[in-house]
Amino acid sequence: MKKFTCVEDIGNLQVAIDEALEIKRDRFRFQNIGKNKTLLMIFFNSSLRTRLSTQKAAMNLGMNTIVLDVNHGAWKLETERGVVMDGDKPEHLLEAIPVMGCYCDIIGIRSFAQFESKENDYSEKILNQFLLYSGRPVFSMEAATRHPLQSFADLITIEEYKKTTRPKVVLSWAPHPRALPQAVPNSFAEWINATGYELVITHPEGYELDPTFVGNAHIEYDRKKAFTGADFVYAKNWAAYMDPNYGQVLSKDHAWTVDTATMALTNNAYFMHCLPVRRNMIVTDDVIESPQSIVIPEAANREISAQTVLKRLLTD
Ligand code: AN0
Ligand code: CP
Repeated sequence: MKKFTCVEDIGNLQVAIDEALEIKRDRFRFQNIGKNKTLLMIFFNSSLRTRLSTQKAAMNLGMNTIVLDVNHGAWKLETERGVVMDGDKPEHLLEAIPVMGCYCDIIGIRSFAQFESKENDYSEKILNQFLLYSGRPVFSMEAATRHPLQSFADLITIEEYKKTTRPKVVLSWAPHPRALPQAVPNSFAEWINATGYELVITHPEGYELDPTFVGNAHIEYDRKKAFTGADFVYAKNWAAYMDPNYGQVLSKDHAWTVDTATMALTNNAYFMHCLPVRRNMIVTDDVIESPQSIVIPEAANREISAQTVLKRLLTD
């Protein structure tokens, strides 16, 4: 594997999940393959899980890690070519990227959608420049349109908890005070579609996702119908995708908060969320604290998905 930015990069999903579960059984078995190799993790946006789990995964493989918070202590970066750089940005990404590539063997990059231009976000401008100019294998730690390490961890978690071979998985929009990217729901849909599980997506009208990611999933505007019989409930907020409302918050309707009444409609479903989650906006205290909530094992599997990806980037 030369890069990891989307589901295609992982190849056969079942093989990848089996490999991940093997790593989980003995995560120190491959502790020498990263010896004298350096991982550089570059964050344009905040993180708790991705930062810690990916660093831990690298350590399990014997790698050294460097973490760079671009917004704290590095030079402000210009990203557009052709700009007369007489403003507040002393360095251009086109020098910074190959320079960063000089100091490491693998690069992880977090760069969220900026909601200034749908075209810029959906063309993955920043991630693609790293792929083109760093000279190193690059993996996404959540880019503008996808969060593949999260989706891979989500699939490992579903594999561990599912009680039927083809569970009903419901991806539900939920309210949030600020605009959030579509990366997590896009990616979740993309990865679930690659499994053949039943995927139902439910959201208020106006929150339709990019059809490329929705694929053959069933969109159900009737929230109660969507949740009925669900085996897994995956809650997430996202801002509008469709024009002319790209990046906007169209609703904060608390009727979409996942509560015990919602969960009562399901087939005793497990509750999932990528975290961080705003309690009593996305999900009630009762649901997230219930035995059906698997948000912590889901987060724990971030170490496993990252380690599987790093192992492949180091060895393939
Ligand atoms: C981010 C998002 O929704 O994409 C990261 C989630 C993993 N969440 C926030 O910014 C709160
Ligand atoms: N789920 C996730 O990626 O969390 P962080 O934003 O804290 O890394």
